[in-house]
Amino acid sequence: MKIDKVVIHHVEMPLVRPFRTSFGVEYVRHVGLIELTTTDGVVGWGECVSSPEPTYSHEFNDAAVLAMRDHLLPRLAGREFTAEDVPDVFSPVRGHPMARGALEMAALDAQLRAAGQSFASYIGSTRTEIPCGVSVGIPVDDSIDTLLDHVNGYIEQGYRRIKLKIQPGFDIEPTRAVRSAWPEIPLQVDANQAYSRDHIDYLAGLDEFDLLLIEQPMHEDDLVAHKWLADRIETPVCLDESVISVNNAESLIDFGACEIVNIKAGRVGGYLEAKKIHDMAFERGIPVWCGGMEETGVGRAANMAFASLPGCTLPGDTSGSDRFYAPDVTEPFVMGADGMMQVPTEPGISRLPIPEILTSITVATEVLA
Ligand code: NPG
Repeated sequence: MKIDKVVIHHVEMPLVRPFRTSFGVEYVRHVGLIELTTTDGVVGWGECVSSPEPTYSHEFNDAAVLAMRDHLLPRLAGREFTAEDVPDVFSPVRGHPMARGALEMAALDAQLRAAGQSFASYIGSTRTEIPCGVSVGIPVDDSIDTLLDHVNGYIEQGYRRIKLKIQPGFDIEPTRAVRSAWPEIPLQVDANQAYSRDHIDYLAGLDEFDLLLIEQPMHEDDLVAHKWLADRIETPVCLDESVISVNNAESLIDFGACEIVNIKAGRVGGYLEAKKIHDMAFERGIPVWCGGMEETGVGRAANMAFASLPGCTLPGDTSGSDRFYAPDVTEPFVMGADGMMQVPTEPGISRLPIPEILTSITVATEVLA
């Protein structure tokens, strides 16, 4: 393909409920949807999963736009390329995985649409439906009763796995309360780097709750602390923010800092690198699962297909659209009452935005190339 035009639609979507993590609380999702048009007139869509502030990672929306416009897209301009070429073409540019992932996704979408192929079949999906997990934020009122109420709502909808966000001061007791209310539900916790090596013995207190895993308890750079924690506790240690490529994922596993991997395409520079991590882990018998970045339907479609790979043996953050948005910008992803979701089979990697909804939530449109 050859690029004719790339446009970013900056959209603001109110969340159905505030989403609070150890790094902040979000009421509205500000996200960039990428529309790439080829010289053949094929249109591909991608989603840039960065946030307005660099709080989950160093990446943020304004920086992603600059990276795409001034450093990544000029490398594709005027040349014939395939989606598989994109990582190599971008490789001289360091960092900015969410920006590069968004452009790679739009290119893959255009390529698959032109070929009439679904992303699930392209990437090697082995299932037609996937079990859904949900990520439950820390209640803004700090109340365990509110948390139980939120979890109860998700379980009644059918969710098959619950992930609790934790932070110092909101960790052992809320986890205990959820575990006693639902002794059998697959349960895990996510700290988004909120703890330090001083908390290793304290975090071992989570072992009594039979958790699937503890996700990213410490700073993304503190690999030794994660190894010490993994040696100390029975609950498997899963890494998210620390995992940025297949090479570093393998190092973290070899080092003993990581026993399960959360794969998020945006965090590792796109679905092609994400697939490499999946394949490496699958070959080594390391469980992986598909993380979420509060994607709109555009990006959610890709995650649903990714989560149906054979190595994704744990339920992902693959909730229905209504977990975050009403309405979604696309036709919504709807979970069945059995907690399962159909893997999309339509051509492409994204689901197309509905023009009227897109217009109503767009705050700015910018031509990037
Ligand atoms: O289900 O999409 C989802 C959200 C899952 O908890 C989730 N994502 O820390 O993993 C995370 C968190 C996140 C969301 C991080 C948005 C950064 C931005």
